[in-house]
Amino acid sequence: MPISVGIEVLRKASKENYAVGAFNFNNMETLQAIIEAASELNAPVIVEASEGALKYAGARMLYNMVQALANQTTVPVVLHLDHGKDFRLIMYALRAGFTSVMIDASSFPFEENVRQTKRIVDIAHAMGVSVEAELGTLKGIEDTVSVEERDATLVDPKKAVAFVEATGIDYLAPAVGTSHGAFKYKGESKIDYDRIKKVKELTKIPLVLHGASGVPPSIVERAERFGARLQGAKGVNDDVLREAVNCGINKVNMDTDLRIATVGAIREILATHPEEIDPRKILGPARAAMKEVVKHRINLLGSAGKALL
Ligand code: PGH
Ligand code: CA
Ligand code: ZN
Repeated sequence: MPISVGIEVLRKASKENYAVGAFNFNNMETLQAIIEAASELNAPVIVEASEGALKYAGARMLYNMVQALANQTTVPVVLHLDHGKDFRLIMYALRAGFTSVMIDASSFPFEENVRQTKRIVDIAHAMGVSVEAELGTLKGIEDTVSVEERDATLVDPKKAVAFVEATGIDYLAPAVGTSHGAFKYKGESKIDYDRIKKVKELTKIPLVLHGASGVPPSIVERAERFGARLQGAKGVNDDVLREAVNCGINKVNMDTDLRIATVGAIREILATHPEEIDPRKILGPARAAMKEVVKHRINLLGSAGKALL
């Protein structure tokens, strides 16, 4: 079917208390892995491209690949711009046909975040496109932007309501203690469940969890066995993610897990088959490894079997 609009998928998830997986992609193999996994589980899915992905592959290329695959499946597929920070790049994504965009002005003071977000909402809504925005700061590295740990601040639930009312966004990414990348925590994960519940109770809109990769030991160990350096890697484990969804999360962003799965599979092939020069024999196993990761996470989120909108 045609590419679906973000809010149509997330409204149902919010009403029925499950979450939809939102997976980052830059290339064909990753996209195929995500959409095949979702199709096999009869789950709605969000494929998301960062500003870096737009620069790497081009928004039109990404859109056309998604459209080709969405047309071949019966599950809803949403094409989302992840962490849009540059006004012109957000316009570029809208023009290319993205059905959901994130404006991330969370590094600015509240009033400026409202101003920039509202401007995108006015434009995107006029085009029938949904908008995500962020409040508070995630620790760690965000694709192109690094945020110092000392600046880390979690979302204020009262400010979240004011933000949603002032901007008219469709879904909100509240900073609740996660961070991007493969090294999220030193000790145990510190997600603030009560804060998620409070924000949900007050805003009543779909909520987004960024930095949700699990960094599971199985895929980390495979990559390390063949030379990757990932000592100390740690993510949002399955139990923590399930609880976050119970508290009101409806969109779960994951990128790092697919990256590690890719690197592990490629490293293994290159190490064990040094004579191999067919890229398909190298990228194929990476695609298979990503598909497993995606299936595991979708099953956890409760969106399997929820394809009918
Ligand atoms: C993410 C992905 N993208 O917007 O939030 O986070 O690094 O945990 O995959 P991870
Ligand atoms: Ca941010
Ligand atoms: Zn993110």
